[in-house]
Amino acid sequence: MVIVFKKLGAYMSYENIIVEKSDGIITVSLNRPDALNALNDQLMDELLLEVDNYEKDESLRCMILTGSEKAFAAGADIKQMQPKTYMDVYKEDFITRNWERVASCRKPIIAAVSGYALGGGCELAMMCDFILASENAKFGQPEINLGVSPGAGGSQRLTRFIGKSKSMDMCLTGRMMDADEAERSGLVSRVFSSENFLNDVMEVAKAISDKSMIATMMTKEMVNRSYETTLSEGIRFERRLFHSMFATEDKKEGMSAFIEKRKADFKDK
Ligand code: DAK
Repeated sequence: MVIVFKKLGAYMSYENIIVEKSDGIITVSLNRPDALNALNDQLMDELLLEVDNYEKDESLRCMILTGSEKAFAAGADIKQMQPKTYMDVYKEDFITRNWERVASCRKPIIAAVSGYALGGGCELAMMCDFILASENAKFGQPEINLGVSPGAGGSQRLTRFIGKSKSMDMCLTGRMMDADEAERSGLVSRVFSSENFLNDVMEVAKAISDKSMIATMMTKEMVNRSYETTLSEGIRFERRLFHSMFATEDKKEGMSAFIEKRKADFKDK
């Protein structure tokens, strides 16, 4: 099925994702149902393009990245990887070029995980800002069963999320973790019931999209910095961004609205 969207004056067609936009929220659904949304190069290219569009489009304030009820994504496409040799993947820089775009996006992206998030699927979810899980979600890094290891940051990001012991357990046994264990372990921020899952996620996205986009982007930047630097440097970075927000109209509006007991009307200025 080819879905056609009008974007920035040009028609673009996607075969592997579905894009919906409403009230400033863009929902991108991975859409390879016959392969449990296995992530092939074409799908990642389409996703990359849509993240670029989202970042440019000022009317869009939050992205939800999701899959189907059965699978967020069951990993990188094993059928695409199977014939490749070391020389192939090294020379073509196999899928490295289009995989980290989600992590580098400056605007918020929520991973809404229902069903399987395995291998590259779990890695993709971890590249988002946070993960909301349906109660039927299952996470895992089963690459060890294929004679390989995580390849899109799983060994690093999963360890930061859930600690060394659990990360070793997951990566060395290839077992799956259910939504409750994922929430207990810090991989997932909240678990919602399966029935109303996407509506609940939408409410979270709406709460984010109501805020000042400047404060949102700066907050995202400072939380991410905590992964990359020492505590004292991170706090210095936070302080600089915090001070800079006092130059915004949104700071004036937010604080005035509190004092005047009304809802803030942020203008992203
Ligand atoms: N790739 C390709 N096809 C897949 C797939 C995958 N990862 N997972 C499932 N499928 C396909 C199945 O082959 C099957 O297709 P047909 O046989 O019908 O043609 C269809 O989806 C339905 O799957 P099943 O029949 O197996 O469904 P079940 O409900 O019985 O089992 C399952 C669901 C999720 C437990 C099972 O499908 C499964 O174990 N899937 C593989 C999970 C896995 O091993 N994932 C890790 C893949 S390796 C990198 C970036 C990323 C990566 C590496 C490098 N760089 C940036 C360098 C990532 C690597 C990986 O993710």
